[in-house]
Amino acid sequence: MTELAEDTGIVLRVDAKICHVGIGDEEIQVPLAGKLFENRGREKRPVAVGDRVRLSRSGDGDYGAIDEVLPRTSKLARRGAGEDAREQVIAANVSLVLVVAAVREPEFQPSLVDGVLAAAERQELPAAIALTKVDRDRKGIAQRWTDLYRRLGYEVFPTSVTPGHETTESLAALERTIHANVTVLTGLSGVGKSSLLNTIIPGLDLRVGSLGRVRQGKHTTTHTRLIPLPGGGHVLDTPGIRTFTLFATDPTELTFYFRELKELRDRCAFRNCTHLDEPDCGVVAAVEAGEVAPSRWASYRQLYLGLAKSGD
Ligand SMILES: Nc1nc2c(ncn2[C@@H]2O[C@H](COP(=O)(O)OP(=O)(O)OP(=O)(O)O)[C@@H](O)[C@H]2O)c(=O)[nH]1
Ligand SMILES: [Mg+2]
Ligand SMILES: [Zn+2]
Repeated sequence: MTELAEDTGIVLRVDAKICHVGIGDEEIQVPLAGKLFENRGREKRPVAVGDRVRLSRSGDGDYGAIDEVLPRTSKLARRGAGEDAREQVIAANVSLVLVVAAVREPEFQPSLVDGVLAAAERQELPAAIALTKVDRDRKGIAQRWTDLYRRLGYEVFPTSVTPGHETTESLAALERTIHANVTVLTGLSGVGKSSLLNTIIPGLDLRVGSLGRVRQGKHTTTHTRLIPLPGGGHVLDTPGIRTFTLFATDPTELTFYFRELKELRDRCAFRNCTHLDEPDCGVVAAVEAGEVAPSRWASYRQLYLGLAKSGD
């Protein structure tokens, strides 16, 4: 992140009424100026973790409130959960989205991975995948998912952090990547996001959930937090997500956010083909020919239908 002026800080955490802001080496807690809520547009909250903000000063020189959110270089966003269709910005000003997914417990969920990858693609944000708990893999699942996403051009880090079974090389590679970026980790609860960070960054000591919690689907990390790293870079540890819906995209745009489908568009008989059930669809043909993974097409359909439903 760039040098900040004296009264400019970075949002480290957002609570209901207060934000934690890093300013120099200090962490302060300040409210948001009321005017920010008036100008927030379609966003659920006017400020997100990673935002650069300008702070006002009270008469005696103490910091008062967040007065202004500076323009963002990037954001990872999704549609609010349930009935709430507003934009929820998960992280601002990041340079890398690291999708974290386990081979088991919780089971690998392609639609979630593909949803986050599509959101990153939409924002032209680089994305990579950490495939965790490979020490628990019994059926070669890790290799299959690794091959699929590498073929699509995504960097994949297959990892295990279990003592005695650490994947030393991929952890070292991930460490280098993390020190060179502002990385947001996102994925289901219990996949091992916090565990991964604890292993890569000595002394971090984030709370990690028990397997019992994972089985009950309980969150361990409850707030997104931006952590500046001693060796350079920043990471954002986030609470697990259950579903991921793209924000307010016209569903027909979706083809552009699936790298391999984008290439196939001119093979469809209809220019505005949705690749759901039209005749002479190049995508369907490519799935049948084994050129496109069935899981990716299933994710595409699921995301498409979710967007078509919410696009009102
Ligand atoms: N076998 C195995 N278990 C792991 C590995 N990484 C994490 N775990 C276990 O997975 C469980 C959940 O880990 P967390 O790091 O809390 O997961 P999280 O993704 O941060 O979860 P939330 O904070 O709820 O989103 C813990 O019991 C970890 O010990 C791994 O590489 N192998
Ligand atoms: Mg966690
Ligand atoms: Zn088509």
